[in-house]
Amino acid sequence: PFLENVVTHPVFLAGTCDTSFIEKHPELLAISEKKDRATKVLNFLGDVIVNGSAGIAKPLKSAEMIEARVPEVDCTVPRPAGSRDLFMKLGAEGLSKWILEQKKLLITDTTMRDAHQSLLATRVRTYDLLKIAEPTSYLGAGLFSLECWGGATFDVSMRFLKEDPWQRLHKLSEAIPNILFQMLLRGSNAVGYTNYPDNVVQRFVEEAAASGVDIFRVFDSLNWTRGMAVAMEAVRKTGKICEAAICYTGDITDPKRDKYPLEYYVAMAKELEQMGAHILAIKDMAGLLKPMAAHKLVKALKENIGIPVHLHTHDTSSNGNATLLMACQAGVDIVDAALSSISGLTAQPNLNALLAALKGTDWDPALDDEGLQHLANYWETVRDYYAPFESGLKSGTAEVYHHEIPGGQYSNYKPQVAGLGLLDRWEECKEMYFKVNRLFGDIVKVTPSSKVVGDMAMFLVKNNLDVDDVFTKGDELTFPESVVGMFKGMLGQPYQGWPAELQKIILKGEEPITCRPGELLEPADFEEKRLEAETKVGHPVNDKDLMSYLLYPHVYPEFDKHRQEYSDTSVIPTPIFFYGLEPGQETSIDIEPGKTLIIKLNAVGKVHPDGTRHIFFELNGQQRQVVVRDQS
Ligand code: 3PY
Ligand code: ZN
Repeated sequence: PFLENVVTHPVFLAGTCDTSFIEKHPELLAISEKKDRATKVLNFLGDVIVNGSAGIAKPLKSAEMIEARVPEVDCTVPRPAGSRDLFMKLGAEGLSKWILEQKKLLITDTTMRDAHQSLLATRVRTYDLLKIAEPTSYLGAGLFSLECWGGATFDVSMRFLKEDPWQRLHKLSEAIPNILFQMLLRGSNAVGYTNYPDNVVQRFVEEAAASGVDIFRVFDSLNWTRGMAVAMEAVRKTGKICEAAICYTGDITDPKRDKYPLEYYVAMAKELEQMGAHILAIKDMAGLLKPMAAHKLVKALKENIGIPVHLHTHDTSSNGNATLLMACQAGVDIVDAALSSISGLTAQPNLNALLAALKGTDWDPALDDEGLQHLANYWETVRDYYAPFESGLKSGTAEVYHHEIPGGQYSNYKPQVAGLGLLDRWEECKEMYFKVNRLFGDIVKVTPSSKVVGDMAMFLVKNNLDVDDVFTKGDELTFPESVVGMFKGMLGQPYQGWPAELQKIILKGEEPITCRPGELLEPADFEEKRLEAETKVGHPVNDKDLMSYLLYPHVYPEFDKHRQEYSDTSVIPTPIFFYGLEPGQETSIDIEPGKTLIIKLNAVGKVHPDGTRHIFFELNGQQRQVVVRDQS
């Protein structure tokens, strides 16, 4: 506070005193450790008010947003027992058998992960998840599981939301102890975009299991089962539920698309069952599984394997619920859907509508329809806070059957295209995605292989090239790093191999690998890495933070820097976090149980010659001011 008083003093600010001593000793300003938490929060808000939030071009006014209504539940009565209670009793094998005995359709709610990953660029914050967590544990108690972690959420929470993914998981599991938690695990790529050493994948699974994940949906981005084995074994070792996925691409009802026929998927499913899967997932990441194809596929799988079948699809074409209903008729055990207000389009089909459709049938999931509507109403208001992250898609599009862009990628691909200044060529970028897939030999496209297809498509459009130019001008082109890595074998092997001529052009003489990339990566020395991380962030690093560092060695230290400078900003209400306050507006922030900050913005000062501004707040009734550098 003393130093703050000095640096905010008018004489200091006017620059009329000799401050060269301070300039020569920058360590004097390294006082973040000592700054109290409220000051850190004010500094953060000051920065948002003056400079806005990264990635939000046109900020909204938080003052114009309404607070989402949390449905009332009587928390004095015990929570209804749910699927997690059942799992604790039966174990993984027992639960798997129980699923098979159910006539009713079981439902996984993806609102807290894939639905917002696919509609809102993964931006939903822990704050909004936690507010609805306890009501969800009551009103959603009949759900089979909540998909609430993994996929892109791990990266995005640290990189953009500046919050700790482990803390999200821990707090959610405290508030929802009765429903199974499900995560998406990208096999050897864990929750990243590259292969990690086996011991990193194993340790990650152990930490996730200990922190609350019950079901691990494991997949490989090229459907290469060898790339799934380490993760699947690690899951089984924890005693949790191993759900192994076949990723669906192409069209089993189209005889012309014959690379991935029904037999291909059945064979893969059998192999995954042999490898120890407790549940088989059909992962239709782009929503390509047409209703009749769903019937055909589920029927064949049910005839050929003895474990439950769990269907995941996206509603991009708007045929999503038809697909789920046809799968239901063919005997699917579990389906993924999302609460109505965060459903549809590139996300999962509408859960509330699905319930209505199944009412009175043998498959009726017998859930609390009214309660789930209340949850959907909450999310309807919350969705408005994230308006800048909407993909812009206004209705379903059958075009997805052509370009095959996964739902989770669609809402990212467009901003990436925009970031390269190619938005006016968006149609071309979608078409190029299609062409690049064919160039690559028609591969399974899901993170990270889908990102590689997107990278190549943008590279070609940006450089005004077409796919044929790769063959004629390949020598002169520097292909994106991700493309070279994939063709080198660093994401594993695609079904029927890479097109040989293309691989030669892309690798420019370098030899590809055909073994499992994890076999070539040195196991991580955890204690050495911990020391490295601690040196970077300047404080002790616990096991979970160490995982964050191992998976994201650049993102984690940046996130930690934010946390040190501004404290834990995940406690700030979302509209205030993204859009700040207007003069005269007040907000309340619970920084910890029993400690609330009432903050009012009084005024924003003019820019000083040195580029800073004073921001005048009232904090719990006391005048406070912070100095913020205006980046404009
Ligand atoms: C992810 O890996 O994040 C996905 O959602 C893939 O579909
Ligand atoms: Zn998905």
